[in-house]
Amino acid sequence: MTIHDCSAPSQPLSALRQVADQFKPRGQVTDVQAFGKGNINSTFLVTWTGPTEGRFILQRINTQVFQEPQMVMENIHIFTEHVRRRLQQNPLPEQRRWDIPQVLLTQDQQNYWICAEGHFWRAISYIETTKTLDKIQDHHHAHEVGYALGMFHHLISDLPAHQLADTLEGFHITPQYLQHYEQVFQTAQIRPSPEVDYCVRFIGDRKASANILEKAKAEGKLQLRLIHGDPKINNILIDTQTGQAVSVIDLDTVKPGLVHYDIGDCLRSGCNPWGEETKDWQAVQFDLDLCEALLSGYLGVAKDFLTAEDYDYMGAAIRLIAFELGLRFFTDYLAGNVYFKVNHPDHNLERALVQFKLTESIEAQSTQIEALLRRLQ
Ligand code: GN1
Ligand code: MG
Repeated sequence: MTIHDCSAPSQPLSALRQVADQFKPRGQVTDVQAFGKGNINSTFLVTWTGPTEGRFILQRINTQVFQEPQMVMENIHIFTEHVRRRLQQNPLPEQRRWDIPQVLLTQDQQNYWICAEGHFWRAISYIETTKTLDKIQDHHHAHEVGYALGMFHHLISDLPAHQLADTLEGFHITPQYLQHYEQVFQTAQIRPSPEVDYCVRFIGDRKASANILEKAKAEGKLQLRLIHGDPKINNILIDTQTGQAVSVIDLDTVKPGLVHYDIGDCLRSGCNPWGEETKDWQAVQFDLDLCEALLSGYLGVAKDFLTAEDYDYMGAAIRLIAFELGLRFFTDYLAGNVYFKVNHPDHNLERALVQFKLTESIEAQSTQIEALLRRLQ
């Protein structure tokens, strides 16, 4: 029996069990299933029984992307310890649940394990009675997604940015993605099509405004803070009973950055009811009502640490991060799908079209978005 792992040759179940065993000294691993929809790492849900029973998440880190995985684990450790302490000192109101994913240790008390093939594995607690959704459901869901990002930022707002390492240089630096695109474009073997033409023109028309956040950072208008890096909706855990957000998972890109990257990423994901994997890219639109619900959830917890200049660049961030993800997908399509996992050769092209269509819709509604931001400020 094998489990299919689309990024690499199949892993036999027995091999996965052996890896899982490293993180579960007591009890016996009874099941390992491929889990989630990550585009980078390979994720499994492990079930074990013993005197008690339980589940945990096992992940093989993509070390092509995260070239210093130990540093990623160190960042996660500093982050989780800080948040645990902060919540102990300032507990949330009783009706609100907030969970922090816990890194599990091996029998040798290490927070990772390298198998005989040289793969880097780590394990994280599975937060029970929660679910994740790949598409935004309704206003309440959008509000909770916003609340979760706000709570996440709030809980680390007093942890200085330099205390975490930059584990993925260039991440969310749009001008660098643009430079990479231009390099790839020169040597790519392009199969011409109306969709490819649309993408090339779309990028060409927006080159000049791609450095807006980096420029503001260089001019000292925006400050480096700690960010999540990847707060798309399926990284927000929702309590199955209350429908409230209770955690933000996938902590690999917790590192210094601009909160604007997170705000942009969360909104491009949370205000697109078609989801980022739709084939119906021409229908995709940015939903302004969901944007209002998400932003009011976010600002309800995040207001305290945001400056007037932070607000000035929020509209730009919403536009830019959707565009940036489209650019990253399209570049990867041209490069032969070397970064994001794909199910078929045009998958990254389809994903790029979704993000570009979303960007177009954001641009068309920019006056309303700016007015909304002024109203909520
Ligand atoms: C990747 O691995 P996953 O699915 O959490 C990517 C994000 C993208 C996202 C799009 C390290 O995240 O930046 O927004 O795909 N992560 C990395 O779905 O590049
Ligand atoms: Mg991720």
